[in-house]
Amino acid sequence: MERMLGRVLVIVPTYNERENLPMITERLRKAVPKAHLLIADDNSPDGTGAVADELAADDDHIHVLHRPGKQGLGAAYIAGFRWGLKEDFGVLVEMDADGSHQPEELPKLLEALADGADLVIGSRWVPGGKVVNWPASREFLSRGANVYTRMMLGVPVRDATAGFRAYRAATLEKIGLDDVESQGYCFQVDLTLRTVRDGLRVAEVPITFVDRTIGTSKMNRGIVAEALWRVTTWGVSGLPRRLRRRY
Ligand SMILES: Nc1nc2c(ncn2[C@@H]2O[C@H](COP(=O)(O)OP(=O)(O)O)[C@@H](O)[C@H]2O)c(=O)[nH]1
Ligand SMILES: [Mg+2]
Repeated sequence: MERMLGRVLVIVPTYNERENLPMITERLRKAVPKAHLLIADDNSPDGTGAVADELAADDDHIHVLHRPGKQGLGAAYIAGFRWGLKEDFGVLVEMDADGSHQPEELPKLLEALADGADLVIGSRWVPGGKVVNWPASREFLSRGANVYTRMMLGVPVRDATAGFRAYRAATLEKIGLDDVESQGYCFQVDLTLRTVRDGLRVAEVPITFVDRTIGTSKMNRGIVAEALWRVTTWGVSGLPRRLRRRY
């Protein structure tokens, strides 16, 4: 698998995850020892950046990208992708720092990529997918966002907002990152739409998403509002092409 796909880089964006970072790092290093880890920290006030530096000092598979301030999940991932592409990684993985995405499930995502997918999404909303400990309001929001996304954009994906995913380097090079403006969670929808529109293959594998037990969610109304207006705008502007063919 490694020969075909190249080296694996797992990008973990962090904002105030000081207590979660050592746990998730250890789990990832154990679950997929060959993978490298890039922590993309937005100068977290709680000192997550310093914790990341300590972890990196002891392990040549751990790297840190220090960013000047909170710029959103999307911007952190774009910076991480650019770093990984420059360093010649063949697979770029997105994973949260809070334990919601279980490193032990990463091999399953990588297998689906090796089987021929261009993007693999760890999905909560396909058969076999699960959510543990999420408040009903968050489940409603996520399900609703996905129904709306599918309706507006017509993408054949059950969990387009999911943040546990694996991209081939070639996929990111083809879809292009220069004009991505999405900052919050609609970043995930944005890249899914680009991948589908470029005719690339998206596979979804079921995962068990476990809500964080430590720290707080960075989800807020601004992030929901951004997603709503961007998905609506993409949906409306994409209508003519959807009428001509799919998507
Ligand atoms: N670098 C960076 N990371 C972020 C930012 N916002 C969220 N994150 C990280 O993105 C991941 C997902 O965010 P989280 O708050 O857990 O969202 P939720 O799981 O949807 O409630 C976590 O690892 C956060 O620390 C940001 O602005 N910058
Ligand atoms: Mg989370």
